[in-house]
This record gives sequence, structure tokens and C-alpha cells, in this order.
Amino acid sequence: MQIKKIELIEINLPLVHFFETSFGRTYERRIILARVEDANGNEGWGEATCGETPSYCEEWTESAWTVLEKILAPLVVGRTIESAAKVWDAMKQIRGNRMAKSAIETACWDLEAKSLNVPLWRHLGGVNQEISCGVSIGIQDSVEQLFEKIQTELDAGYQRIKIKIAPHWDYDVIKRVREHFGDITLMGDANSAYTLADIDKLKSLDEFDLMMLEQPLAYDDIVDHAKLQREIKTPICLDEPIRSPDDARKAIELKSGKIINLKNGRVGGHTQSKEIEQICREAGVPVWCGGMLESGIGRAHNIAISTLAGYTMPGDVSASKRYWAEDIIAPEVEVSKNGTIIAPENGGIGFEVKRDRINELTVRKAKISF
Ligand code: OSB
Ligand code: MG
Repeated sequence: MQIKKIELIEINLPLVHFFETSFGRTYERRIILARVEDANGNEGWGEATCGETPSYCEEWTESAWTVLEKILAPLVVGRTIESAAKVWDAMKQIRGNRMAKSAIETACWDLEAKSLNVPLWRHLGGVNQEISCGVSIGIQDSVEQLFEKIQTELDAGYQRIKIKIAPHWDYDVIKRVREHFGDITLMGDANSAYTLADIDKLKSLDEFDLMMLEQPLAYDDIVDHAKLQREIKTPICLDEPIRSPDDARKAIELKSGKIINLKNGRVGGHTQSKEIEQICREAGVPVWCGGMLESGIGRAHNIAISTLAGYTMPGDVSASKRYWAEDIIAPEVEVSKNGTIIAPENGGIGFEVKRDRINELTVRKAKISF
């Protein structure tokens, strides 16, 4: 493929309800979209899934914009690249900045699938057209508000509930959730809010039979997590520290956890996700697709990659209306009564990109052409 033009578009999209993690609250997303175009007029769309501040990882909207505009887009535009699967290699000389890279990388996969007129999920090697879905529920102002949110999602059919936890919102909250909702499929995500000094507190969570405990310790750690996993029954799920296939291999070798939350953005796109999925599948480690409060474009990519065989647990891939008053794709992502999403049969990501809606939300644009 030869990409002739890359358009970068930043949109501001308010969330219908704030999202709070142990590192802070988000009310409005600043999302970077990448549109790639080849000489035949085929197009593809991708999304940089970074946050508004460098809190989840080092990348954020400003850094990703600069790296995309000044470095990555000029590196890719005009070059002949064998296939979408080689776009990662074409950007390899640049270190880190994986979320920025994934915007271009996933867009190229969409373009390639569209030009072959095959659904992206099949093109990626997906096997399960119907994927299992869970939800991630942020820290709320009160436990009553949390109960209300959990009830809404259970009524909608989601297969598991993840709640964000932090030292001020953990044992007592989970205890009340268990008392109120019984044995629902429940897990916690700490986003690195603890250290090994909190081991007694983390051990005490074993009594709640959580499906897993996501990222209790430091965002860049896989050693202390291995120590912790030896001390607790609850399976640890790693999120932040798994940025590459090598990270996954090392974490599996060290037994730092038993499950991996695999995010396209965090690892640099579909090619990297595919490699990690294979490593985990061969090692018998389940993966599931995480979310970063994506717009419809990133969400469509998450649906496609979730169809791979190794994605055996419900992901944080849920309906558009949980996030946005109006999404930027049509149709919007909807979830069945059984808590599943069916990957579409149309070419590429399989959803129409709503240019008018994007134009309404756009705060800046850049064009890099050959
Ligand atoms: O840790 O999985 C996380 C959102 C932003 C940053 C980090 C995380 C999350 C989520 C939300 O849990 C998942 C989603 O609904 O998109
Ligand atoms: Mg997480």
C-alpha cells in the first residue's frame, strides 16, 4: 500500500457521565482521529486512545498530536509499505508513542480491509463474530449511585461488571456491592493505586471472589505483581505494564498475573495486539479487550480485534450510548440482551463515519500529504 495523505482531526466529545479512576475524573474527551488515504481514493480511520493528561501512561492528546503531525505521519506518507501488517515496522525507528502509532496503524488496517472489501475482523484473523461484553464503572460520588449504575448495566445484559477501586473506595464498597447484588461476575481495577505495603488490604479482597483484580500495583511493574500474585488467591490482570509482545512474554514467565487486558492503543495497534494474543493463547493466558473511552472509531477497532480466538473473556467494549449523546459512527454500537456485540459484515471497520458530526466537534486539523 501507498498512503498519499494523512488527515489528523482533534474532536472534543463530552461524556454523558464523568468517568473517575484512581488518577482522576474525565468529563470531556479530546480525541485524535487519523484518516489515511491511498492513491485509489480508499480511506481508513483510526483513533489515538490517549487521555487528556499523561496519567494512564506518558502519552496524552498534546504529545500524540505533535508526534503524529511532525514525526509519524511524515514517516508513513508516500512510502510503499507491503501491507497493513508492516506499518508497525515502518514506524519502528521511533520509540514509545504507541497510542499515536496505533492511530495510523489501525487506520491502515481499515483501509486495507476496505480496499479488499472484507470485514476488518475477518482480515485480522478473527473467528468469533459475536463478542462478549462487560462494562467498566468509574468511582462514583456515593455507593447508592454505584448501585444504580450497576443495576442499569445488569439490566442491559452485560456479562461482567468492573468497578474502579482506590484506597478510599475498595473493601467497604465491594462488600456492599456483594451484599446487594449477590454473586454477579465482578472485578476491580485499581489503576496502580496500591503498593506492596498494602498487601493486607489486597489480601482481604480475596473474600469477595472477584473474577480478577486489575493493575493493583505500579503502572510499569511486573516484579512486585508477581510477589503479590503469590500471596493472593484473586487472579491479577495486567493492564498498564504490557506494552509489547516482549512485556507479555516476560510477565507470563515471571507469573506477574494470570490474565491480560489487551488494548490496541497501549501496544501500538492491531499487529502488536495480534502478536500478544498469540503469545498469550499459546501460554494458556486469557486476554480481553480493554477500553480507553473510545469514540465509535476506536470502538469499532476494538470490536474487530476482540473476535480473535485468544480474547476469551468479556471485554470493556460496550455500547456507544454509555459514553456519548451521539457517536461519530453509524449505526452506533449496540449490545444485545445477552451482553454481546456482533461484528459487522461490511468492509473495513464496518461502520459509516459521520463526517458532519465530526466537523461539528472538530477543534483542529492537520494534513500531511505526499
Ligand atoms: O484502566 O482500563 C482502564 C478508561 C480510561 C483509562 C484506563 C482505563 C479505562 C477504563 C474504561 O476502564 C474502559 C472503557 O469503558 O472504555
Ligand atoms: Mg485498567
